Amino acid sequence: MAEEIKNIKKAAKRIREAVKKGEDIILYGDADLDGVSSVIIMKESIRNLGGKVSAVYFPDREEEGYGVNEEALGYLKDKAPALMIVMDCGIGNFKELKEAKKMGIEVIILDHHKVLEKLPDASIIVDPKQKGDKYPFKEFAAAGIVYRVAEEILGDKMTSSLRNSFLELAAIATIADMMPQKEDNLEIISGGLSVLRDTNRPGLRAFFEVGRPDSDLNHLIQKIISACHAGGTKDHLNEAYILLTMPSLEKAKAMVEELWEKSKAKHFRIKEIVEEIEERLAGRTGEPFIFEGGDDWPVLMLGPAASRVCNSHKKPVFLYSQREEDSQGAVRTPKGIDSVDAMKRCAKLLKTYGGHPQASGFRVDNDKLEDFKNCLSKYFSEL
Ligand SMILES: [Mn+2]
Repeated sequence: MAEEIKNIKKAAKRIREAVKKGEDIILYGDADLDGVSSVIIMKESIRNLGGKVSAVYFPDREEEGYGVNEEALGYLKDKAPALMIVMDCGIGNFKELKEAKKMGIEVIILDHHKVLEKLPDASIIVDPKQKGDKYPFKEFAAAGIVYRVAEEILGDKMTSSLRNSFLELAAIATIADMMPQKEDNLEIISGGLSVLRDTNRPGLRAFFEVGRPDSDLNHLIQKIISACHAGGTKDHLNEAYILLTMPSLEKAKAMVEELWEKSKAKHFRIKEIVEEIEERLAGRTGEPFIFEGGDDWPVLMLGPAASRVCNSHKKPVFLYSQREEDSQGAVRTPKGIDSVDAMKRCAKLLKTYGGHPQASGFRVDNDKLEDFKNCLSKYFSEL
């Protein structure tokens, strides 16, 4: 028998059971396109089984940070008892998931981020990077994993139009998350892109009909990604989610134009932040890594800014946005340097951290910033 992703059948069975028994189901996703696509695939799978989702929640990256957090649990408290499916985050939420359990919320994690020193307390965890997962391919986006779970949940109820619609989302999410375009991902991407031009999803259709439509599909996909990543969070719903689940094409077109304007403004601000960092770095060539922060840098822009600085300096880059009590940061590293490993060494100083070797994030109390920097300095000078 071919190997399968660990716990995938178990997760599908538990979700089907929850639908059958009419349990309350909460969908919780990261607020980027991968998380949003994951939530939509799961929601529409459950709907096609005849089930109902009682709440959808995306954390506001600026206010709440990444992953499951206290504020979110406060909001979701009233929904207990419930089954919460956490997608594209959760694998590093040790304290928060313990809290969820106490509240009567059972958690299934569908994640693709690196497993940290231990596993969180969840009832079922699907993450191809966990120990004992024998499935040979490890580089799925979260939406790719959720797509595989959807196949298990729906079985022969997966019609070809439903499959195509899920593949479109999983393909765009895999590209957006910059996962390697090989093996299972290649199958997902080529499947999704081959049907994208005929999409029935108004929120995607709109991109083909707004302004001067792009004839180059890859270019158009980059536009979709930029627009979706420029959206914010309103009433715990991400704007990309609102767009991609919108039934009206006319409304979707208006929203695409609005997000497109936001995206332009965002890119302009990222450029300014990168320039500010370059000015600070002038003459400081000997340092093994870059560690810079600002109190007016939006969290959403740290990742893209760190990517650019990392590309030009070929060094690990840690950027953070300093708020009143703590700071939220994004990390990018050149190939071969594992940022999650670096932070694992300094885990005691951090509130949360995690992600992928080349792209990750952290949250740290402001009074620990200096210690964190020193800890990283030790790690990188030993490398
Ligand atoms: Mn992801």
